Amino acid sequence: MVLKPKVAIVVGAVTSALIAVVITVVIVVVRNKAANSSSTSAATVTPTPSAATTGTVLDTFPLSAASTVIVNAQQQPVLLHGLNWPAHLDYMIPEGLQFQSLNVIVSNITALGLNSVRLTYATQMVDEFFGDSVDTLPSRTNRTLDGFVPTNILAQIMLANPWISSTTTTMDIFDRAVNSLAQAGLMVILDNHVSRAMVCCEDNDGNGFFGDTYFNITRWIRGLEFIAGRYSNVSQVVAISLRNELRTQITDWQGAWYTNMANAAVVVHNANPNALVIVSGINYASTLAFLQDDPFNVTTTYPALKKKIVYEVHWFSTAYSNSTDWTNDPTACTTVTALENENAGFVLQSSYSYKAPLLLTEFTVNTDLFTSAPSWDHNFFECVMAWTQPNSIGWLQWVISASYYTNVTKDAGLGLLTTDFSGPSNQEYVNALKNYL
Ligand SMILES: *[C@@H]1O[C@H](CO)[C@@H](O)[C@H](O)[C@H]1NC(C)=O
Ligand SMILES: *[C@@H]1O[C@H](CO)[C@@H](O)[C@H](O)[C@H]1NC(C)=O
Ligand SMILES: *[C@@H]1O[C@H](CO)[C@@H](O)[C@H](O)[C@H]1NC(C)=O
Ligand SMILES: *[C@@H]1O[C@H](CO)[C@@H](O)[C@H](O)[C@H]1NC(C)=O
Ligand SMILES: *[C@@H]1O[C@H](CO)[C@@H](O)[C@H](O)[C@H]1NC(C)=O
Ligand SMILES: *[C@@H]1O[C@H](CO)[C@@H](O)[C@H](O)[C@H]1NC(C)=O
Ligand SMILES: CC(=O)N[C@H]1CO[C@H](CO)[C@@H](O)[C@@H]1O
Repeated sequence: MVLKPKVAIVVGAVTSALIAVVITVVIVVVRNKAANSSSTSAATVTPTPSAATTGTVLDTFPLSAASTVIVNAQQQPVLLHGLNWPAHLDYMIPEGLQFQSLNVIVSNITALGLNSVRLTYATQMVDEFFGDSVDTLPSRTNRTLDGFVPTNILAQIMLANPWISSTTTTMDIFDRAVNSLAQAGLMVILDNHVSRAMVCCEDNDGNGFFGDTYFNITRWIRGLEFIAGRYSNVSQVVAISLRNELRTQITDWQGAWYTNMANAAVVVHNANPNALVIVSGINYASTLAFLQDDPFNVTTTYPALKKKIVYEVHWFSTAYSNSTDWTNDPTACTTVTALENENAGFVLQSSYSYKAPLLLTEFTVNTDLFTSAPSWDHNFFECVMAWTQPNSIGWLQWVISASYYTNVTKDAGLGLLTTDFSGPSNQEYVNALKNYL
């Protein structure tokens, strides 16, 4: 996640009026093996309403891409509504376990009404599982928490989670987190967030682009294959994303992007043919615009991927200009939405030959400041929802809580849960969210 404003690369024609409403369909929101329905509009998919209220995990999964809509096994549209849960920072442990048990945190996520979680991880976790160090770091094998997590934090983690001991490994905890989320009926996206475990993301942090100091391509591919395969029998693990927020100062980055993303998509698909494969662009996942003229055509060679490729984009309120005035400028939403369509929404256009579903995998709202009255965060939130909902774009908010083991003030204000993960940070915001679930 990066909140710095970014100048987007904009290539190709302006794509303004986006998706024509073709037919009204029932959106199935999968939660706890049941399903809730609400009406919205999407292109091209005809649902089978009879299964909507009786859907079970077995007949719900896997998910697929049907044109520009994500559908379940019954071809019913599925909208992912979720949050990001970081596990990619220095200790490679899902955040919050020093405050609450894993199960309490998971139940607090479901209590928000959300149906999915983007759980992040560092390639370093997999490297250490294989007994390899991250380049330039000391070698570790199956890193246990002992001597790694500071004693005071480890003591708190073990107190709140008696199943964790000092010899538990980071991979053990990740396994348990994935399984707890799945058992709670949440859909899980496993997101390769960084290579070296650390706060993400900066221009020169060594994690930004293929071949950067920590971004070893061989290990990245191995990590994706490992993670995709390891959870391939957990049907709620519905998607594997290839890489978070690629970024580079290299001007000639296209070749590396197309080659590596195509290789990775095939490797992930072979390791878990059921999972959606989530593909991000460049500039901190802010733009896919380069695909307008030069599409990601791996599906030509591997047609099976046609039903699995999903694009992702990140959109923050400061994305296009430091001076966008979400509080007072009544044209802000229209202006910025047009840019969002140029950068990402074009993948949904019926005229685009490589059309595919789109997920907004990160956006932020300052939940502390959010009110039901018009204001910066309220207006931005409504603008995001006005873009995602009618276009069947699923969304996952950054972040579960503004609290990290290594920094309790980072992302201040942005949490959906309180900083001790004990419940919603702002009920007024949860109420606003529920209008869109
Ligand atoms: C790490 O532990 C797993 C079993 O949990 C094992 O399969 C793997 O080989 C171990 N890695 C190393 C390098 O010993
Ligand atoms: C990347 O990792 C592989 C596998 O561990 C290793 O053989 C290779 O030397 C690494 N490449 C670089 C550039 O460090
Ligand atoms: C998935 O397979 C692993 C062993 O590879 C097993 O421990 C786990 O219980 C399985 N999970 C499910 C949901 O079947
Ligand atoms: C796929 O795209 C590449 C450029 O990225 C192009 O060279 C190639 O001809 C395309 N292949 C097909 C089958 O369209
Ligand atoms: C916003 O301001 C920062 C400096 O604070 C600058 O680096 C960045 O380029 C600006 N972004 C835009 C889109 O104007
Ligand atoms: C914690 O995050 C805040 C906000 O990004 C930053 O100002 C501060 O320097 C960070 N502290 C540490 C110890 O990294
Ligand atoms: C719905 C739910 O399980 N909420 C839990 C959130 O966390 C608090 C504090 O630990 C629990 O008391 C709640 O039960």
